Amino acid sequence: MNNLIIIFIWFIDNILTKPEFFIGIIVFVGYVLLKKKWYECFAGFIKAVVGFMILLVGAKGLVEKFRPILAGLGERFDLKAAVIDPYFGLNAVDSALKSINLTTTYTMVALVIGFLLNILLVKLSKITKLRTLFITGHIMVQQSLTITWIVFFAFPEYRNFIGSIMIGILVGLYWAVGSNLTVGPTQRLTKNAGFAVGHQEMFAIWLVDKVAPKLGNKEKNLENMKLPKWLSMFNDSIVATGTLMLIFFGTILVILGEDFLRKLDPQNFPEKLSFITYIISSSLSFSVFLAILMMGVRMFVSELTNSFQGISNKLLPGSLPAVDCAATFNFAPQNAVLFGFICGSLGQFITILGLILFHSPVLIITGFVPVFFDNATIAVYANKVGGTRAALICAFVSGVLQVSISAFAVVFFGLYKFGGWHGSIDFELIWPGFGLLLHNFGLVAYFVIIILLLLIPQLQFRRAKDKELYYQGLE
Ligand code: ASC
Repeated sequence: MNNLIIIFIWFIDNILTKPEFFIGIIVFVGYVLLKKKWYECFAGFIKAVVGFMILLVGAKGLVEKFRPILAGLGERFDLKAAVIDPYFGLNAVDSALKSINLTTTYTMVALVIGFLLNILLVKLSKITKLRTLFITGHIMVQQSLTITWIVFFAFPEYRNFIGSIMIGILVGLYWAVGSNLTVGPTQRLTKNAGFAVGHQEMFAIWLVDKVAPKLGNKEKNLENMKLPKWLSMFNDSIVATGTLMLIFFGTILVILGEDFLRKLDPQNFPEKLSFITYIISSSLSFSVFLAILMMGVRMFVSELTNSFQGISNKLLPGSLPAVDCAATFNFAPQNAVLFGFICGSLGQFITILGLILFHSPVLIITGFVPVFFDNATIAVYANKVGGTRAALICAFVSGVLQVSISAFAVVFFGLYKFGGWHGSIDFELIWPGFGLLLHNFGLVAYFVIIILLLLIPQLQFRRAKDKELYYQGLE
């Protein structure tokens, strides 16, 4: 038993939570199953791992550069508040668990149970109608942790391995059902590139795909936006992201002020550097990281989608990999990503202002990951089916919900004491509601939620026009 646990922990630390290796191995196995030559399998492994590592460099650059600055807004104005961002949420749950003498071991066990359950559910796809395997390891960790707290909060009597199993079942179902909901919208967006989304905004993608067509016209989208001659320079994504960030982020930096930033970011803002140079270089680094991220995405997505056919032909028939939301950014006009981020930020900032004006007992501070990755993704999907107008509205509303529901969630779950909440849109749209139900109705709610989640793919299947295509992941 002990050895099994050691292997488990090694697998979690070295593979499952190192998405580059996880995806590399999947690509390798996929090519082996497709009977490719050994050197093609090896080349696929290298390209997938390096591609994903490049994506991580871009994502890490964005997060590390912009997160402290946004969080600095709270500090600058002396607001005691929770930051909404999965990494802050993760730290908050970690501290909250420590405060009741528990560790994250329960979460790691739950994570493995959830992953195995996801495999099982896809294996039984003829019955469950589930077709997607969630393989975004770092997201699995963040989500399992938040859900650990939600379950332990509702069931103090199960703060043990029974609780771990309960959490594992919930997360595994959420991964399988949520990513399965993204199949149709993602296949339409990517013209059947052969992947789904396994990230923080799966229910939101499904919802946007339904609502956005009613909010706008898909022909009037961000790609076809007719701009006056001089504005056509923004058709170049580097020029567009660079200029917009200069205005948008530049404003935030000016609000924060030179003295404050010198203290906050001494490494990038040494004495010799003038404020204006700092503003320009910080703002433009956004375009740099975004370009890096996209390059990585292009590399690993093409390997993964080719090789996963091996897995879906041989091991998990008809299945699709569910991957990071950034994989979709390549299938949309670049300004969709940017406008999603900006409208989402406006939604968040206005709502935060509302919290201040109405003397909310708790304040929320924008975290970078939800405001950028969620809202960019939402705009990408909304633009596809509802055009520019839908993209702007959906991202804005998402920003409003991210702040307002988080304000409720941090208080309800008691995490404001630990300074953070997950903040991503699925952790606004569905998880606070689930938490509320679990807290009030206990095990009855737990089983009702499981049944509801299991019913979703059944309804999807029933509505699919061509059942054969559904199983091939083509509806
Ligand atoms: C997240 C998270 C990240 C980013 C990244 C986007 O939710 O934790 O690091 O989004 O996955 O590519």
